[in-house]
Amino acid sequence: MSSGSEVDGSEVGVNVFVGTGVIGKYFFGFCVTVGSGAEARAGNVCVGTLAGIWRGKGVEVDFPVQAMIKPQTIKVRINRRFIKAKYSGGKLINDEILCYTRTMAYHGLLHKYGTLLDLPSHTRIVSLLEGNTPLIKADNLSHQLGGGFELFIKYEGLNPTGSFKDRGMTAAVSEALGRGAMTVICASTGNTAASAAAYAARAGMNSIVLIPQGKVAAGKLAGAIAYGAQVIQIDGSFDDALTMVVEITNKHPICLVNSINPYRIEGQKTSAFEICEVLDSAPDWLCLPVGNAGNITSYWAGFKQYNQMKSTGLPQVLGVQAAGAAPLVSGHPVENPETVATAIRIGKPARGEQALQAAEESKGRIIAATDAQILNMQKTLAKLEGIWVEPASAAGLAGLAIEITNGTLNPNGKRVVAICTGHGLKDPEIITKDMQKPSIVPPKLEALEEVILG
Ligand code: AN7
Repeated sequence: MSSGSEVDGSEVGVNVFVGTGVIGKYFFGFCVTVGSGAEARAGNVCVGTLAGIWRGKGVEVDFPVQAMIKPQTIKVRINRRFIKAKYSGGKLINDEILCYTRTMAYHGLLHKYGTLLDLPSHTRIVSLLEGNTPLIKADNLSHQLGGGFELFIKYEGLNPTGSFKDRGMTAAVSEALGRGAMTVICASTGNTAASAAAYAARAGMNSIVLIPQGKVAAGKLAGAIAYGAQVIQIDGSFDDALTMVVEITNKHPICLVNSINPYRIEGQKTSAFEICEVLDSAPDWLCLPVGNAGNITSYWAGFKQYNQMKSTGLPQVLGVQAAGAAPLVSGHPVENPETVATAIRIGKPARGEQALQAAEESKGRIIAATDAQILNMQKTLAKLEGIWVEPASAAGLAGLAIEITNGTLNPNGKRVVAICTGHGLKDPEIITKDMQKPSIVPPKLEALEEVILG
């Protein structure tokens, strides 16, 4: 509808949205469609700033500003008047609204996707605005791997506590809080511990985390401590710790928040939804690391659900374990798992059966990558794309590289998404322990010139 055209009838649809792209990140505007059904979709649309709604004569918006959370259709009364709406050409509206839209635009995963998740009605949302992580196109790396395909990194290390675990944790802790639980517990190789501790802190609950002694990266342990968890080291493996938390929660009223907890899986499905929304469909291949196998289980469930709802298709799933901790590749539990990728140093995955099922149903597979291959990919990704992930997070991409090199996966013309599960800052020592010490120069220009220019 161009400015000045008459609207006949008493209702038009108004879409209020936070604009992106050409309009500008913080543009808060509206979109008016005139007519109904196909007629409205056919292009009878105009765009304007929010100020246009409030100032537009004869236009009354029948819901409070607080309700403007995400795209939604509202009704306006136009009193048989003109709606004057003009495209604002990227002009930003006042600071107050800017701040407002920043905080109001995104409310976290349960707010956005709660209706798609199987959570009990007593659930009380505990959120750190997790999720909504970027899907970054990685052309340099795709080229390095032979080219001819689109590669995207789902950068899950950008979640509030630095790993993908926050997606499932918002769901598990929200459910626990709603039913009155006081304490959560988990076994962890580190990331689950930090996430559980943060969400428990926010919910005003206690957290207890069991970690394998000496095998948790510094950034994860520091997080768990900072968020106030009771941290207990087990003189054993992650698998031993998991057995212990299952036993203690069977006996005492403490809530288990490992991915055995079904709400962890529900929350984690949201990443598959986000990918489908950004790409408009599922990718052809999904590559990701596999440890305790909660993540692969969730992605597969999420893609299947979204496909049923919106016919977005299904990816083939490539799960990747570390060669020293690859029970799903060898077909039997690993008693003493060992890998530099400590996050996935797991010998008896709790959801191993479901991981194998996801691989089989999707016509994908689970393979192993050596520590050298994983570390090599970690460095390549950082250097080629500026994306630094912890070692385990590079396993999915390392597996992709192996498959392409072997000729067992032909990516030509395909869209591939690799899940990078945790941030590089989680495990800084892996980089600094073998580094060449940076040179030291006196604070003099000549000295600097000599080092730089030789
Ligand atoms: C960075 O934190 O198991 O296959 O206790 O931290 O769903 O277990 C971590 C696992 C991949 C594997 N990448 O995911 C824990 C834990 C990172 C991880 C995995 C983990 P799952």
